[in-house]
Amino acid sequence: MTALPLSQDQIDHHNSARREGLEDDYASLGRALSRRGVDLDAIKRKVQEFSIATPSWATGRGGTRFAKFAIPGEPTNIHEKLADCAVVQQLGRSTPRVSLHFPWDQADDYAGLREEGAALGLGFDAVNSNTFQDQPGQEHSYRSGSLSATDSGVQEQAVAHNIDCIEIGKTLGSKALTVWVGDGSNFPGQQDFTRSLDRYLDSTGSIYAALPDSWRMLLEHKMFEPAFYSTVISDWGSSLMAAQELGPKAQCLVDLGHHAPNVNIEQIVARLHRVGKLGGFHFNDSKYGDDDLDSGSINPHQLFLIFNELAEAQERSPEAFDPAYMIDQSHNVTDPIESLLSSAEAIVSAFAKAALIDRDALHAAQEDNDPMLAFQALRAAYRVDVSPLVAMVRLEAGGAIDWLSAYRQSAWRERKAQERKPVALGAGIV
Ligand SMILES: [Mn+2]
Repeated sequence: MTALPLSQDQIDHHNSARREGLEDDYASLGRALSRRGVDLDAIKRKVQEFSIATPSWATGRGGTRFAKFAIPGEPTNIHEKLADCAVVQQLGRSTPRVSLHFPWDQADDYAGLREEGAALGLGFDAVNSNTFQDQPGQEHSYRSGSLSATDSGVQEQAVAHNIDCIEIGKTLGSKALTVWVGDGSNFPGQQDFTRSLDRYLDSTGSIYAALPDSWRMLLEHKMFEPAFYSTVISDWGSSLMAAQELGPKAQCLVDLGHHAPNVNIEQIVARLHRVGKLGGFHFNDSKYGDDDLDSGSINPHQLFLIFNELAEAQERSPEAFDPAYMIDQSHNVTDPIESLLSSAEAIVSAFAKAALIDRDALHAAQEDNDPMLAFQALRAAYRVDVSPLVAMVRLEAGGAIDWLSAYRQSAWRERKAQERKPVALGAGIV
């Protein structure tokens, strides 16, 4: 039984006024591409297969370390978060899975939660552990680190929490555990770089041992914050080192905001795939640091270049290509549902543009050492307005041609503002 949150009749009615225009734009795009020898329907099939997970925590308003400004009707528990993710999926049709975070998404009955998700049209993606903040009643504090802590009791508690997350994930039908730690230091000399990494590897080794064979452990690196001098898994080098030491089920997760400014992330993608360690992505965008802005809002070209490397990797070794895609953003000034829909559309568009690249022409130009011809092979795809294609995929799957207008007409948030408890003022970024 399904219990989709929005009326499908309303979405269909909304589409009916826009369908003819979209069909015209799609046909026009198809003609333009066929002159280049590209079959739009073949590209459409690739786009139909592409999907991204939404994180439960991005359905609430985010904040900065100064403040968080809640909006009326934002979700207050995992059930309400799932309902909001279902709205995103119903309108956008590219985000069929949700990634949960523990203990933020704690529930009494995870088998029941899995059924609740299924009824909403949602499955469950990677589970995320949290050892970067203390919870009420917890025996040891993470104030001086977790998986890399000098105190073995702290380490054991952090390991046990990650193993609990795996157990919950098994019930939910997840296939991966994402591990990000806030461990690091704020002062030169505060922490021994080598011994802290050794302790991290000891702890993650115990978690790895508890991982089912069909699962992956995704290691997420981050250069700074909350620690501002060093972090234990600071960059893709440290992440790769750890993943290689742990074993084949451990892979690296690339969060777009977790690098030094101007780092060539697309090259990191190629490198990680080359050694079989490209585990997945957390999509977001940034201007200055780990800003967690909406995907494609600041640098859509970078997103395209990342998908160019992904398309290349998939073509080179399709059997070894299975990255986990997820949005990881903090929505401080928008309705999170709108930001998730906008971001998913930007990510799908970047994927679609990369699928349009004439790879034979690109490879030939690279072999001929013709930089302009190679660049133009990318540019020719980047210039294409793929919005009719992306909207057509959405429409055919039951989503909304104009998701923003359909969402606002649904008055979902206004209705939820009447039903849901108000969120208390308070905490900023979490
Ligand atoms: Mn992340």
